Amino acid sequence: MTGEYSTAPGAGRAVPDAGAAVARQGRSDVRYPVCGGRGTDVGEQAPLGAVDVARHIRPGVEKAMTMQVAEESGRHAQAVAHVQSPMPARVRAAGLADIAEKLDTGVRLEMADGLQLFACPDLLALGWLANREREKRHAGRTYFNHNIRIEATNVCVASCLFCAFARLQPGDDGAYTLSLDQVWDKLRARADQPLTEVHVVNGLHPELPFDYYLDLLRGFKRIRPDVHLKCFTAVEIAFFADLYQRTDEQVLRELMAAGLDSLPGGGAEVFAERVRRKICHDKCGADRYLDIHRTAHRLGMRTNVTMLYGHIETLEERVDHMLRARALQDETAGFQAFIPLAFHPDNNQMRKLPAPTAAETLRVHAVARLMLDNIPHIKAFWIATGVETAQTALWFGVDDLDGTVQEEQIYHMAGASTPAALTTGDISRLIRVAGRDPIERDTLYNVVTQH
Ligand code: V47
Repeated sequence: MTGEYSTAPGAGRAVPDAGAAVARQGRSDVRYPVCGGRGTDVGEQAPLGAVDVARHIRPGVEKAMTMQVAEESGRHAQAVAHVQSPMPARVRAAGLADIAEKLDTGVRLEMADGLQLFACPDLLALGWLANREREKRHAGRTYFNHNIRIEATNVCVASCLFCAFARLQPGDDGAYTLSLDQVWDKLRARADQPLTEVHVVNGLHPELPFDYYLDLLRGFKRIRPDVHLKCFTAVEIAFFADLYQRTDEQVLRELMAAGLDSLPGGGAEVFAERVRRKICHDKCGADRYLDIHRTAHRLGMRTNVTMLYGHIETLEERVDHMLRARALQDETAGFQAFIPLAFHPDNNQMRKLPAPTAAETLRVHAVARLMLDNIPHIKAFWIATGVETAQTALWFGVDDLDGTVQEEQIYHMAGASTPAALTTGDISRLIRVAGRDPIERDTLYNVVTQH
């Protein structure tokens, strides 16, 4: 198999510390915002227990982590004693006291709450609530991984209006399909890098045999048996099942036998039928997307779920999307992360729409943290949000920044001006200057290194 391949622009660029949107939060003993305790109607955040941390940690770093948490808890108690936060009053003034009360007492937020959060005029009050939920789960810990992105073909029979990456036919201008050797070379070329994940997303190619994908996985595992293969969206799984006349479950089982470890969250877009009909009418629907994730979870895989926001969707459709993801998570507990994806308008059929603002991006991530009480991680995909907004989002509910993401094309073809890649050192630094604690993880959130 042959085909043209053009690389994404540029090599990794360091992020200047001084350019960070959020300054470090002054004294280290008041690193986490706190409020005045239960008497002040919004309640006090619970210090994180060592048990919560140890769940995710490899032997060897466990002791160090436990000591760190103990120190943080001590600092936290000091901070409670010395800082009177103005935020509870601000939350009340923003009309969010009832929602804060629900969060404190473990009452679930529903559609009306989600709409109220989206309508809240005080972005900082919203962010503070989301940050409280983030810190209950993760304190200041912020995760990222060392990954590579591979898009083996951009030939795609679907005609999603937002997509700048796909080419309909193999011979179309700019269409490419990599040979298996070309794909494997991308991993071989990184032999010296301690990568832990390969993330593969492809177009829906109508002519490749199923063996192409099975061999692709087998080859990756031959080259790097230790690397986690997060490959193929639920939309691709549905396409394979229809094209190769198998059930969704058979497809998943065969791919798993060839080395597939988990599914990425792509293809979710917005679950509402009205939106799908308009922007992605010819790919698998929301129920099937969710059912494929349900099946993947039953077969023992972990997956992510995304939401493409900032185009024609209504606020109600956004909240509905989150509630549908939450309902599946109640059943299976198989989602690891929810990833809001900011719409990029260049070079696609929705280019007349403006891109979402940074404020909107912060709001969407914050609302996701508050609505999705059962999904452990909220990820800001820095390629899509921009680096500075991703840093700021670490105070608006986000605890994960994806990874180094070398060679990403889907967003860069749609106008993203973010670097093509960051090093682990870059990501670690940009997390630190945002006042958070960087932790390199693997795909399943085992700790690889504390930076
Ligand atoms: O499903 C395509 C989106 C997704 C555009 O699971 C666009 O860890 C904005 O799903 N503007 C693929 N978005 C990428 C994806 C992903 C990214 C990061 C992490 C993970 C994960 C998954 O990209 C597609 C679509 O929603 N997309 N075009 C665009 N113009």
